[in-house]
Amino acid sequence: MQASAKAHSNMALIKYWGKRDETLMLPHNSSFSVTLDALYTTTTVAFDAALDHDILILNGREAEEKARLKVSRFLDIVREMAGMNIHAKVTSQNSFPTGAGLASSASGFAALACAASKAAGLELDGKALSMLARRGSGSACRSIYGGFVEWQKGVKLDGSDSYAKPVAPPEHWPLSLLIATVSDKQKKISSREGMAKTVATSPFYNSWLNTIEEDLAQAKAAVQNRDLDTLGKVAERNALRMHATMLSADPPFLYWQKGTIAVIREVESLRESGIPAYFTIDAGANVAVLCEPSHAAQIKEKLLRLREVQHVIVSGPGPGVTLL
Ligand code: 2P0
Repeated sequence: MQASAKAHSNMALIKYWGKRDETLMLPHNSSFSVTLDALYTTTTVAFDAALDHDILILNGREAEEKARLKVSRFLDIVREMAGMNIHAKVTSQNSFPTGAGLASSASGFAALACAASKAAGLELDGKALSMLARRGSGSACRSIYGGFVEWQKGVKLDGSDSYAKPVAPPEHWPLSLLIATVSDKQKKISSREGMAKTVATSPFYNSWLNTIEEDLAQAKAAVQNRDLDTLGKVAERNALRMHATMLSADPPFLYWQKGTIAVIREVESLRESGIPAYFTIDAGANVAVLCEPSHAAQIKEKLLRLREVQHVIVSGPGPGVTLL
């Protein structure tokens, strides 16, 4: 009763921000992402009748209680689906340094969903796997697939129509994403908490929801046409609108650091000099820059010259989850 899986992280170009159901992890809005080849998690799940509780080893160390409980609650869902009640040892390793401010919940729960369901004897297809991964972390449902992926929010109360679908495979468009880390500080407000505060208190939240369908349609068409200018412009405005909902929450909050603005300004100046580059920012301080692969090395060098930038990870579109 053991299985291992590898899943890649993803970067949302149309962001998921806000839940309509916090238990089933159902979003208020659909989202769209690119799976990242450079960032991944490898996870082994071994169910063992001799264990009296679940164990989580994260990057070579026993994980803290909060993380262990999150994984344990997720395993409860798998155990219920499989009709069994055996504890497991979960061993998980990220390809990227912890503390670099890079979130691992998308790749982590996609790998865990795949490995745990297999180890429990379940045979899940992509749709079922995506719905299962969603229960661990919303964005994880998109990491089941490679390339460009849409998470359709669904409308049903039971969540049976809320899962990800592939839009284009990774080889469709070898776009580059440069992830510039500007802060290794733990953020004060988690994404989960931040989106809940926003839904509850931002007077702009409904306006945000009203922008999604048009942005999503434009982003998907831009990917089909390999049109970086259109995709970049939509991604930038969508990210800024998401952050505007946080600035308008009560109390307001802002994930940005000095380096966030420094990278935004650098991207603007690259564009002024004729190099197509666009930014997107998740619920954190780091910035991802979209560009053509032929400009990636030059842009990376420019970003690394900024005092606030610590690392730049260059990624392209990556594959979906795989059993090892
Ligand atoms: C996204 N983010 O679409 C958005 C953009 C952050 C900003 O998904 O509560 O860790 O586990 O569902 O998936 C981060 O939120 O939150 C996220 P939960 P998650 O990628």
